[in-house]
Amino acid sequence: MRLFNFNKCFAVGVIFMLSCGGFMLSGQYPSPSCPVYNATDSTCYQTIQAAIDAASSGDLIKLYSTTFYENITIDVSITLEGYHMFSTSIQGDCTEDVVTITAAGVTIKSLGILGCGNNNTVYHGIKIESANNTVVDTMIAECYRGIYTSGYSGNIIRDNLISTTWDYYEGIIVSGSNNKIYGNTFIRAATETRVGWAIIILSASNTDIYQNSIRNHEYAIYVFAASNNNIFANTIEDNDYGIYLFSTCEDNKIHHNNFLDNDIQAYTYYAGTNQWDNGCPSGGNYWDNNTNCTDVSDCNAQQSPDGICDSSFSIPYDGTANYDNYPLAAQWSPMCGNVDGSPDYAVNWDDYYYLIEYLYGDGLNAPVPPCAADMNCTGTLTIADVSILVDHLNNGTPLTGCCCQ
Ligand SMILES: [Ca+2]
Ligand SMILES: [Ca+2]
Ligand SMILES: [Ca+2]
Repeated sequence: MRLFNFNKCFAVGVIFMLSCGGFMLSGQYPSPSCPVYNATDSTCYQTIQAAIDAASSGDLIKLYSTTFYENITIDVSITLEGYHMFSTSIQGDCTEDVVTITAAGVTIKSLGILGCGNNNTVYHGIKIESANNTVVDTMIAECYRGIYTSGYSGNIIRDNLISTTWDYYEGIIVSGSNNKIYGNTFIRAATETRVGWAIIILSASNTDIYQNSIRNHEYAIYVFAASNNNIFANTIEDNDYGIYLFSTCEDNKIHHNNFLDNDIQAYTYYAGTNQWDNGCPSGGNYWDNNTNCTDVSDCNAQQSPDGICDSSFSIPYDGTANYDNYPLAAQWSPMCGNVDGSPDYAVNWDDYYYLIEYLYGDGLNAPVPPCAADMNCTGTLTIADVSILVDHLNNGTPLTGCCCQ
């Protein structure tokens, strides 16, 4: 992460030039006097909206660690970057959506989003009305709806922290196709009444929902009239319903999720041809209420345990049977070295390219999960980890030091 150098900021001679409604500065980072800084053209603004209104496509706008009292609309393809989700925040006025994205290709990063109204009115923390945007490392609290996008594709919603203490809310709602929701954490205190929906996919297709952590909700993942989606590697714990399929849902693939102590782990309201496993030998989901799990033979009928229960697990339903044919015998955990964007349950050269892109690209496509990429277990990702991965791919050297193991 790039750290702002405040000493440098004040030491550099400040050159004020009025331009496009803002101040031209030389070599500046955001500061108390320059809370909104267009790093592409070195211009300061006092409000985020003023900076957006003056921005050109591709600009990077950085925010100081403070609270901005605004509701903003982003109608140009920019990156809007705070210092950290807990130190830079946008506080809406509670009468409309806090952030509305209408341009395609916008990135919002490292921000808190607050002031989304009340729990009787549908306002959004971030409303996305375009394609190919990225929302990453935001903290969204006390919103009726955290993040919403309807009918668009290519949006990435990852590594956000979404919470509320209200008695109703919807965390992330997505329709459209080819969107990704991953690495997000949804928090409600265990002492609260379980209410709300963490993730809703609504008439969506080809949505990848993975590595999210969802606790203490009424519905963790709610699939409504949505087909051909992939829901995998999520941890779903202490909810009323872990995953709920309602209306016509076909050909959704649900696997490698850990279902832990949900009142109803999974439920499908109508019969549908959904797949609750990833086949043999990859496996299905871990169900902590699967009391019939024994593992003495592998799923290719050889005589050795393979981490997959030897009998299927029945999903509660109204209609024809749904089964996880290959339920996991233990909780799924990330595979060391498997760090590509859509985990394929194999360590291969995709992982190498993905890790290289993370280390030497813009850092937005963080390895998933980060612990799996830390192959020498140092707590940081460096070229040394790449070297170990390459050695494994070329020579079969075991990945023994991984933090995930
Ligand atoms: Ca087995
Ligand atoms: Ca892989
Ligand atoms: Ca490392």
